[in-house]
Amino acid sequence: MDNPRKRGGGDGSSAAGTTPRSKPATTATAREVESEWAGLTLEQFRAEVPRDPDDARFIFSFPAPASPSSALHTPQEAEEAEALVAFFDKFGFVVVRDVLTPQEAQATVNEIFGLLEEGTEGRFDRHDVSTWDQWPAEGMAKHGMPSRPPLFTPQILRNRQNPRLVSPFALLFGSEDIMISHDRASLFRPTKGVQFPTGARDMPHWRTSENLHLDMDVWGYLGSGDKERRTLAGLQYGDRHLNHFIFENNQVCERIHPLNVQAVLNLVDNVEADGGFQCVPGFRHHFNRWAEANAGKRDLVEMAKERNSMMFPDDDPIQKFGMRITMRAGSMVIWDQRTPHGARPNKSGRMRCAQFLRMFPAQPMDPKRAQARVHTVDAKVRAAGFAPELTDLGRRVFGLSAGGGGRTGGGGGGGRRGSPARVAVPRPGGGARGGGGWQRGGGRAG
Ligand SMILES: O=C(O)CCC(=O)C(=O)O
Repeated sequence: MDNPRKRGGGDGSSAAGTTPRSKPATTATAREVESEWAGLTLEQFRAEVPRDPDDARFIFSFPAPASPSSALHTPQEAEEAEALVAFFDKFGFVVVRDVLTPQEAQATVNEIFGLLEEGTEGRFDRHDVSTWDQWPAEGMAKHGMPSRPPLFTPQILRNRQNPRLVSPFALLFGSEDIMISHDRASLFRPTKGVQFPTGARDMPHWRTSENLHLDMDVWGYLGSGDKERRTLAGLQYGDRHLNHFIFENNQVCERIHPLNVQAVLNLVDNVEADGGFQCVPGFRHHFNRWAEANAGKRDLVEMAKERNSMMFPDDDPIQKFGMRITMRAGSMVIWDQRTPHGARPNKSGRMRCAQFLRMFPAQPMDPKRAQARVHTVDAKVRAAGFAPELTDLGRRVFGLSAGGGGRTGGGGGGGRRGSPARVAVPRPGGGARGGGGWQRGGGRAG
């Protein structure tokens, strides 16, 4: 099965929808219009994204909250946490730094190299770039992915139970009762001035494909959620359906849960030319209007319905608002799932390497699905020899603990925020890379 997070829809007919309307047409739109940021154009959002005060090659980032438990926040941590939420609230994405130590990031890169070597039976050799034309048959070279199924190798699993990775999600959901996805990873080969023993060469055919997409059925997201619930309930997992861990990602609807997020964990310093993650800042505030403006485009709607994903055509006006989110190694970008996002190809002599993930509220699952999911995760954790390393937090976010999200039953989760809390404006000048330091910019339209 192909990658539903990457698969395209789209018929070339979508519009950017960048002109805010004054009058909401639906209840959901009303909520957006009430938002403090609803009047900003995508151009303005893009222009206002702050850069790292120490190194402008990178987008502004926040320190990872020390613990998923809000009870442990010192006043400074609380202020940084508020600033992080405020940034996400405005731009629909946020970068969190130092989620992984340099050693943890390198260990993850090593595992990804290992997958490339195993998947080619040793024909790919990490130490010999002249072998990098080889790629695992079961992978997807055009997306830099060594494998189609989700990964369950030890460091990848370790990252998924890392408190510094979980804590920003807990902050955004306003709850620690959350679960993590099991997803893939990617490595973009360098393409410019690649150092071979015989000299430097450009390798344009190593470029991955450029794309901007949404991992959802936009109109399903705003609808009843029946289709998404049915699909989720029917997931079987197990070795025969490992792709169901990937399908999960796209079955989102604001009635199931109003906040849905995805993330990329960055493993090597990643600057503009290296290619990698891009997104459209602020689009969450335009989402409803865009959906309404495009609801009559039957091909587009049918495609989204069938695939629960949507690729923006190359000539779509929205493409010009895509922004590369550059990050240091060990940083993670989290984005609101309503944000068009994707990847740009590598145009440098450095590689790009990342792990994909998603966290979601641990609402009770359909009993059959919960049982199948728990069973498969448990088997994969054991097969990786990871069971002795599983922490309480790991058991919880993997859905393996008795009270965890893998539990069965009906009813809603309750008690969670639907969207990030609206928080006070943090004090400016929190110090380069030390404090929160992000302040809401001026320049709002209207
Ligand atoms: O960072 C990337 O390579 C793209 C990530 C992406 O499109 C996704 O996770 O859906």
